[in-house]
Amino acid sequence: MKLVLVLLLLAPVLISCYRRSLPVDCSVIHSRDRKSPSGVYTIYPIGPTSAVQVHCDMESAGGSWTVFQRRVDGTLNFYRPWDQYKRGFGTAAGEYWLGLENIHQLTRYGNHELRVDMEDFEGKKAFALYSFFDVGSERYGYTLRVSGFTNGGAGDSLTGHNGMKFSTFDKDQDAWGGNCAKSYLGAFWYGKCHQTNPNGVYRWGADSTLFAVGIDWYQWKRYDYSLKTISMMIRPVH
Ligand SMILES: [Ca+2]
Repeated sequence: MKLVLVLLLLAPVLISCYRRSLPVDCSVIHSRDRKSPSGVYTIYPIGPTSAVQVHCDMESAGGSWTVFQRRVDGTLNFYRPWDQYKRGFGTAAGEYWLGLENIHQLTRYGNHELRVDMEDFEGKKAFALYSFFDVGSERYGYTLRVSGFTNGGAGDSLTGHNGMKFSTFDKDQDAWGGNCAKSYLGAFWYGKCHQTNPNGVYRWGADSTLFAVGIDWYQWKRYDYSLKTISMMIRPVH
């Protein structure tokens, strides 16, 4: 009887120890083993019952990056409704979107930086770095806050989206009279409408048949060029 009582009293401590042992993001995995290679890992952004697989980049500028958006080969359709952007879709080994709720939870405590890596079909690479990145709660439309741009050759196509809510074709929260998600066949923190469309249609490079519907990063390749790869990833700033 006494033992049961002791265990009950200790339960909160034991649970919190258990929670601490589960990695919240890729930076925790990296800090525990600096030799962890880039690849697929399981993280727990919202607690013990929220296991989700992600790609961790353990190399770029010191590693520790949790990838929340990834396009590599056009095998996955990204033109999806709100519910799927909220929860996430795809597979961590290939193309995926981690989900707005997970991204919100990951950026909820402490400061995070964002790195956007991209590649064109000629094998050229570039990136953009932002020293501050945060996604608000669903109540506030998963509002994007991003600032502190550093150029990695791609130019800045994201600061213009600061303060925007997330929009999908079935949930228009953009700053335009029309529906940006429907017009540009993606889902994003659209304003009026975009300078980058990472969740747009996968096209093979230069294509001007439909204006700005591809995976665009305007400051690097303008609107009529769809990138070969793009990934958006975050890590805590200490
Ligand atoms: Ca609108």
